[in-house]
Amino acid sequence: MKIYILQGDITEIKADAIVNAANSSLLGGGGVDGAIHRKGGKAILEACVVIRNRQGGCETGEAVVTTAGHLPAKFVIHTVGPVWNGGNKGEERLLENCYVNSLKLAVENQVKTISFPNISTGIYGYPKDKAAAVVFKVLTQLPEEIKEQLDVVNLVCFDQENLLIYKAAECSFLNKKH
Ligand code: AR6
Repeated sequence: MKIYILQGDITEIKADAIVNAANSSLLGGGGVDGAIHRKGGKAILEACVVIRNRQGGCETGEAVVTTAGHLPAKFVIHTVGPVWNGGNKGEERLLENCYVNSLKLAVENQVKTISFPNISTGIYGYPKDKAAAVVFKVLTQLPEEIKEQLDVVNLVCFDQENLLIYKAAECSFLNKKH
């Protein structure tokens, strides 16, 4: 499994699965969620509505999968990040769950390449450095059976600040013995 840190618009990068930083309604919103629904087209929303009717949306930390519509991917994996509330409301565990549950769902769907945005670091206000630390912790501790199934994990940073934070986190990650 290779990890790439990229800067750009996640909707423009080809992958088997694109992860969406959604909300529990699954009905779309702003930020990356807005971009995914806008560019992916109505097939994504229709698939989200089917999931809502079946299970009533998506809880924080959980993930669901839909078609990717017109996006350069087979699937969109919608996960709901935690809203930052100071850090004592279980935010870290919930953000970990987002990444782990998305990766599990990817493997269940034979995904080989997956792109993640910086979940919760926009509208949901999770501090970017703390969120990056969670991402690298999850990737370090990932079970072998998941790592073996995946070829590429793209960590797609939209803003320069996240890119610099991810690059720094990657350096300290690579310098540690795993
Ligand atoms: N490609 C990649 N990353 C992006 C893009 C893009 N096209 N657009 C924004 N980002 P946010 P959240 C980055 O706010 O904090 C929505 O309304 C952005 O710079 O999209 O998890 C949902 O419906 C930031 O670093 O998601 C929820 O209600 C990161 O994506 C709520 O926002 C996440 O920012 C979720 O908030």
